Amino acid sequence: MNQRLTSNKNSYDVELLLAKDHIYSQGKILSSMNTEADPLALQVFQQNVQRNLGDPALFPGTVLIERDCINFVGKLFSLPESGIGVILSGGSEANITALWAIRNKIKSERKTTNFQILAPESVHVSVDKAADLLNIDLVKIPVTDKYQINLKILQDSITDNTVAVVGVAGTTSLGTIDPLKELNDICLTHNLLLHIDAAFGGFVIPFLTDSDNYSLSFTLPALSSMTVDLHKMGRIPINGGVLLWRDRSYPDAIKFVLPYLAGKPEQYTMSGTRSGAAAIAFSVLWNKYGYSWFKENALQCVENTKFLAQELKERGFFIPIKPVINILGVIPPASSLTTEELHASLWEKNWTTSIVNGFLRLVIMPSTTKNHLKSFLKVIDTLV
Ligand code: 0PR
Repeated sequence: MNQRLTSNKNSYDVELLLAKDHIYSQGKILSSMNTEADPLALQVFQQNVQRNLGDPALFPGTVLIERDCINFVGKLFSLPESGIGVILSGGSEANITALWAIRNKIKSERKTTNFQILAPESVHVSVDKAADLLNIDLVKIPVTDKYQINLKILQDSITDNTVAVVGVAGTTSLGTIDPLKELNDICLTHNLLLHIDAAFGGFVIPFLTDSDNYSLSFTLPALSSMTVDLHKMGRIPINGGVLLWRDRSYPDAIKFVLPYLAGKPEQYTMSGTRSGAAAIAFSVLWNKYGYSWFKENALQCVENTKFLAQELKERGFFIPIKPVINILGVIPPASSLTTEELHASLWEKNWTTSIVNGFLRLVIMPSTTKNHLKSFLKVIDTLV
């Protein structure tokens, strides 16, 4: 949180302050899951920033566009006819809202007030926020050496209070995918609900040649809800994400009516006022470019990630987990800089990286091309 304005009021210069920011289009941001928006999406977004999904009587057209977006995204994951979804601010709001709906639904159906949810240690911090806000007992399950949830420990951790499991399809740290089919089977056996966080992986995993192996789909009967972001690999500007639900019973559990507004709208999100621009930008992208464009976008990033992994491996880097999607974790050769030193040196040269679990994490988004990666490797060669 900003404590106070850092600039002198008399010389307040927005341009000067903004010049401090990093820019996606330079291709040097390897620490972020956001990226340069597609130019068409950016233009459409900018033209529609005043449209509010929170007031359907004023913006009925935008509401219909939101419904189309849910259909496009839902189709990618075999959302059933009964399925429903909302566009909200992003992955955090989607995860919190999904767990809110699960908690309330279970509360009314099972008359319990004990809610325990199991999630892998690799789960995004938004699930910790949800547990804190919703008074849910969140139990973190260790991950295996493949950085996936440990199924044995998961099973041993189920208690009478357990109501749901969260699985991750594209972890924030290494992009790994939990064994979703197995999670589904465990949930069915123990009468638990399954929420999948595919905030990042949602626009990558369905396009992989071996995507069927990951079962990221509502064909899993235990699956209640799924988070998929549009402002990550969905190529729209920040912010916008999707939450998909198997059926109405989930949003109905968190429904609030605004009786003073025309049409007495129902809301199923934490935010009241909601950006319509995200829906409009995404629908224009999808209608104009379609499935194949998103597939190409994702596969190019995955190919670039594999290229970088191979090049770094040849330079003696240790790659603990072969990248599945476009996130790579590496450890520099023992004889050279430490991970922390390399990270710091790269930031000094404006190449932004992160450190996760002792790895240097590199996220290869569409704004980083193969040519950018070749320049990155030249910098690596001067440092390592
Ligand atoms: N779930 C997963 C698996 C995520 O990786 C993230 C975001 C979220 C949920 C939450 O999404 P929102 O940020 O849309 O609420 N993971 C990134 C992270 O925490 C978010 C991010 C994006 C951070 C861009 C920095 C940045 O420059 O690293």
